Amino acid sequence: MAKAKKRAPQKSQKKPSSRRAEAKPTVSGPQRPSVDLDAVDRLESKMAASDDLARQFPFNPLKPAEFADPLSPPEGEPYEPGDPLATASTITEMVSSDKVGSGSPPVGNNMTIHPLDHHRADPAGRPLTTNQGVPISDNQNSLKAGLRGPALWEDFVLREKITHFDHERIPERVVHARGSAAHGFFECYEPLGKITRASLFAEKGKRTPVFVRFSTVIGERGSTDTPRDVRGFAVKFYTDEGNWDLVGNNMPVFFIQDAMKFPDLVHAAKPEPHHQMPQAATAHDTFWDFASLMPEITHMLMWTMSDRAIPRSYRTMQGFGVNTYRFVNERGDSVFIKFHWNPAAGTHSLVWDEAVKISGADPDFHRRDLWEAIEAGAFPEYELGVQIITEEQAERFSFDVLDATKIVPEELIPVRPIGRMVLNRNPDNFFAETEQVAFCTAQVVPGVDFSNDPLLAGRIHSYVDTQITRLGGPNFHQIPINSPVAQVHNNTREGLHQHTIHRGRVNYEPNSLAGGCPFQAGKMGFISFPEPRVRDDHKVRGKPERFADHYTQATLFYRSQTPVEQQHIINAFRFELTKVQTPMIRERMVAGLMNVDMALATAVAEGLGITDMPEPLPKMLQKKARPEVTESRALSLFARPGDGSIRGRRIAIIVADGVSGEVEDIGEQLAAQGAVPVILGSRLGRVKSDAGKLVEISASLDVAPAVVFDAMVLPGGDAAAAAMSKNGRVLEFLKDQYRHCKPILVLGAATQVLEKAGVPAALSSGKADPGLIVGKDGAAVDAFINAVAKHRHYERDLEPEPVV
Ligand code: HDE
Repeated sequence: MAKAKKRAPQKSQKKPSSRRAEAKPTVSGPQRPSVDLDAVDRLESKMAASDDLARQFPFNPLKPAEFADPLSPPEGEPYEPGDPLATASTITEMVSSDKVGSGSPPVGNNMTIHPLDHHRADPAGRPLTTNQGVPISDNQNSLKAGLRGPALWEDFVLREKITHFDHERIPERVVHARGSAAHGFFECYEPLGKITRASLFAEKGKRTPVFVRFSTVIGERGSTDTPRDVRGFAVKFYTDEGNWDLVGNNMPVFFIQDAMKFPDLVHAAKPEPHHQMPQAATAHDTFWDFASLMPEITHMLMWTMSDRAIPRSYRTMQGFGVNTYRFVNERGDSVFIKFHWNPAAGTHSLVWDEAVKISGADPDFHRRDLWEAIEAGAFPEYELGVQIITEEQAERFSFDVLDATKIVPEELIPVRPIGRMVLNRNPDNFFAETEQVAFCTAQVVPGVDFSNDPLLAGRIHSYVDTQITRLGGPNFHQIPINSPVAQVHNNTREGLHQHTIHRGRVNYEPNSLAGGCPFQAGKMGFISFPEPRVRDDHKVRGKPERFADHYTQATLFYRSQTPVEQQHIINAFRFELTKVQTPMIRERMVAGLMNVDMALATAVAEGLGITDMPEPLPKMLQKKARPEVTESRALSLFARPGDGSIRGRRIAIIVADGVSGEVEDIGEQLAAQGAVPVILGSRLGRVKSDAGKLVEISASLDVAPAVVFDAMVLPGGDAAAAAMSKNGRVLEFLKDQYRHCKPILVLGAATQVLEKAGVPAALSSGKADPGLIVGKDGAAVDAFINAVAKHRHYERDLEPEPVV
């Protein structure tokens, strides 16, 4: 956007005089500075150049437009000064040094846009120093008056080290404190100019850098990765027209309809204030007390009680913008937009028993999974899709697109894929990047705009506001991970931790002394969509009628689930409400569920020992809803099995002395498909195969229980199989894999381990178990790979879960 329409008269082509400037007052000046440049020194020359520049602005040319067409704000008219000194802070800016720089000031530039390399530090070959760069001779001992004497106050090395340490923690995010992130890129599939002027969607193949942070919501920064919870899915696009943050979740709806209720929701869900329990869980009275009094929450509860709330991996969950946004094109036409991220690996979840056990076995399960997948080159990939909704369509829907507790069923408006995102680089430093990244829904770019969703309105305010406390002041946008790749020029100055050294004396607009720069961008800039106001022209606190239907879409969700998913929802409600101590709260919840699905409510009630069903909760909307869609396949996790690959799946191969010699071939076959085979034994070291080869064990059964693997292999070998049949850890491992419905490959003699563990060879119906592959040869391995691609085999899932 750098431009200069006119050039002020050239006053100085001469090199600046080397003559030392005489001292000049910094107040007042002559009526007209001398223009006889030969006769003046550089200070006078600067004053003359400034005056010439100021004379290009006999008045403020933008002022009349303030009263004209608001959709066509004019561009400012910058003037390039004839002499660069005119806009300089000081005539000494040409002085160069290692610190102040080259002496050629970066006119019209902002150095914060440099790639992150500019900020990276690596100590290879460097001595230890203080923060001031002073080499530290001894990093072992504090300074004392004598070997047994008191430590001295003057020890600035110790004091700097301890003081920095004392302040190393910053406030954690009030929600979404626990998270993990990665760098990557977004690639546009095709030009979208017809619907949006956003530059990142302008060309096919255009790539925009992104930083993505996934998170849980309720738990503290050090909490476990696998509680039952919503997952954050926040994407920062570093576009060439500024940063756009799409701060979404892995579920497309939210708990509440109006930002006014957000602090109440979060207070109710977080650990209870008197004893700070429980951590990272909604299974307690205050959450369900609130929930049972807020019927608008019902649809979201269906999602949070489903397996969506216990994803297998950040790589296997969807993401949603949740709130309705707008796209706006060059002509100013706008459509409503719902954003969807679909994982290439498909949607897969844990089972609850597994999630609970993983919390103990590996609280960093998702963080590790994301990190390891990227380090291994199995880059997580997601497709971005949009539902494009016209104003007229939205008007006709039975629900309101401004209500964040509602989805727009894909059967009604299909999702159009518009690009893909690949996460291909881990951060260098968790604190500098993942912790300090600041996502703000207020950060949009030209072409993306907000709807009137009242939840979104609160978010637009809240995110910027929270960063000011969390990151210590208003300049958080200058922290390297937050700074855009687009140039930043404005007149905000000062504040804590200001990094930018602004050249010149102008920090206001309009100005003439900086040639009118930075100038108003006019139509090049962001113009808010001028949404016509047709109704409710008066100020009100209230909600439109369509917000009052709290159950229709909850029913849609529940009825669109497969039987096993429905059973898991019932189990989750039972678990959570069993942990509630107040019987009335449980009853109120059952009363709400009766409005969703009577079979669901009865099954939950049964688990809670409620024999007399309560009256259903009163409905806010007396009219019978007429939903456009009564079943939506897209709402089931099984609708997106993925690309059929087994990339990134962790597969345990359990070995013991005498294991079949083919064990390493199996590992290679699995690795060739992108899986992560891990050879497990009772202890670290090696075992000898039946072919006499030594097989290296990479983890012991103590540190790697079944729950952290997607599948397992029991290779053949008589001696190994006999030993494993007697090993309680192996039997426990196998039982867990079986009851969590994961694929199991059993080769040769290892069938005896199956029998010893009591794992049935077939389903209870007598049919073959598609996830249990028993065989001898390569064909069995191929069948196993197919079974792993399907992830889980719920054909085994019975109620009650089989305990073998
Ligand atoms: Fe957030 N939310 N939120 N939220 N949210 C925050 O911002 C807030 C909402 C979401 O990885 C906070 O930087 C309000 C919906 C994610 O850093 C805070 C309301 C959705 C993240 C905040 C909502 C989200 C946050 C806390 C209702 C799904 C983590 C720390 C009006 C679309 C981003 C921070 C990251 C974080 C406020 C509702 C998603 C306090 C007021 C709906 C993924 O500003």
